[in-house]
Amino acid sequence: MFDALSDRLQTALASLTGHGRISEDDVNVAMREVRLALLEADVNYKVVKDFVKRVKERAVGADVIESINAGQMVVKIVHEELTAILGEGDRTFRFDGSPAVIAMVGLQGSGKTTSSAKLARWIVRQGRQPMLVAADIYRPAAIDQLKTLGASLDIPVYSAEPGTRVVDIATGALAQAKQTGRDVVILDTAGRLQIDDALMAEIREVHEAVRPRETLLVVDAMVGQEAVSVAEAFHENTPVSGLVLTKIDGDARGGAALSIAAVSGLAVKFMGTGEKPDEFEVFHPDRLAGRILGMGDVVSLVERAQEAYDEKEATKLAEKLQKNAFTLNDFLEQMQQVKKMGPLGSIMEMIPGMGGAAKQAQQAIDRGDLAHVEAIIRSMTPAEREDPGLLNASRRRRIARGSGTSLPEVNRLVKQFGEMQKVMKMMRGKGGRMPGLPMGPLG
Ligand SMILES: Nc1nc2c(ncn2[C@@H]2O[C@H](COP(=O)(O)OP(=O)(O)OP(=O)(O)O)[C@@H](O)[C@H]2O)c(=O)[nH]1
Ligand SMILES: [Mg+2]
Repeated sequence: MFDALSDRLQTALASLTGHGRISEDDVNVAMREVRLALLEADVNYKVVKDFVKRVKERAVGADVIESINAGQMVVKIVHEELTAILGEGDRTFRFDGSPAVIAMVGLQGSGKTTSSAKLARWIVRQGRQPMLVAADIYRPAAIDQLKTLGASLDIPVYSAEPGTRVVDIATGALAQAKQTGRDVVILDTAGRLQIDDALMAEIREVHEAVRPRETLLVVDAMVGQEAVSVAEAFHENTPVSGLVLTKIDGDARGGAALSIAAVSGLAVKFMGTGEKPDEFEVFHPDRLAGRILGMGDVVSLVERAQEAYDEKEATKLAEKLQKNAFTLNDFLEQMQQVKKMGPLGSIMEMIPGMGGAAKQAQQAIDRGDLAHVEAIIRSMTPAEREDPGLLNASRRRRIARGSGTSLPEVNRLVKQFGEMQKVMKMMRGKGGRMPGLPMGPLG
């Protein structure tokens, strides 16, 4: 699906990979081409505009790490931003519960029945026992289609008399699953030609009755921007929780796949890459971005350079820890590193025993606590940051006021930093591994 786009992106960025330092003009020329390539691939124009703006902002004035050239750096940035638009939204697929109900909804021919069977097969691989439910009440042939698929995959299929209401099929299926020990129930619903009130009402009714863990909207990537509008309409009117993007293997221009999550706010959770039951994947935005950009070698080159750079920083930090010169300033800087690097925050992970701290810091950042820690530390004088021993009661009150936090929060941060230093001192004594850091008002 992405061949043409892929070629154009590579040509546009190839002009950059040659030289050393990069100028704003170079970025502008390359990004003009990238912009055209995306628009021609039918990517939503607002998504394109945002994308180009973000890449430019990051590329001009980016820190180019030694050992790679600026053009390679831009390729890496484009890859990251592509990953970001593809991966918009919460992509977690939830199928816990006994049984967990998964409802598959969507327009006619989008691939609901095929995807239901594919998903059931995937769920078996996760070690659970799914049951397929023919909730298509309009066409007896649809029930047979699902039965055939179920039989070929050795997965039971529940069906009811034609004419039974979808809600009744769903509750009946749930009861049967409980009786027979199936722990995931997949409802394959009927397709409609268009989005109408009756369809939306039916989805909401099913939701009320059996509380699906997921209501997945199946959309056909081949229909282009139309798929994006469908996703938006469903998202506004029903409790849809995510998307299954089918027919990625088709020859459409791919714009829908690229913009659907960013425009609709619904995360793509799975994608269908063919008609066969195993042509189905958990949606990995970074892999798809890699496939689209087709410059995997450059991306991994930059990643390796980045790691080498981080390792050097980690060594510096480890030396500081050895000398007991780790201050609140370093603490703040580390937190920001983790924030910058995202969930894979690597500096802390490279220091033996600090992986747990990286995870705690990440959780704290996800909760938004970092802002408080940052504010507290920034409200301290340089001397206080070097030596928290100076922090008497009146200074702490001043810091709480200055940072817009509270005295208990300041106390907690100071106390936990003190404990952290103690632990470090102890570990230095024993020469052993360091346990996870207690993280300020965060932990
Ligand atoms: N190439 C390709 N074809 C697919 C994919 N997913 C589904 N199809 C095909 O699309 C057609 C429709 O798929 P169905 O699963 O029957 O679609 P549906 O949404 O259940 O259709 P209705 O129940 O009629 O609304 C079938 O011919 C499938 O083989 C995919 O990922 N790639
Ligand atoms: Mg069907």
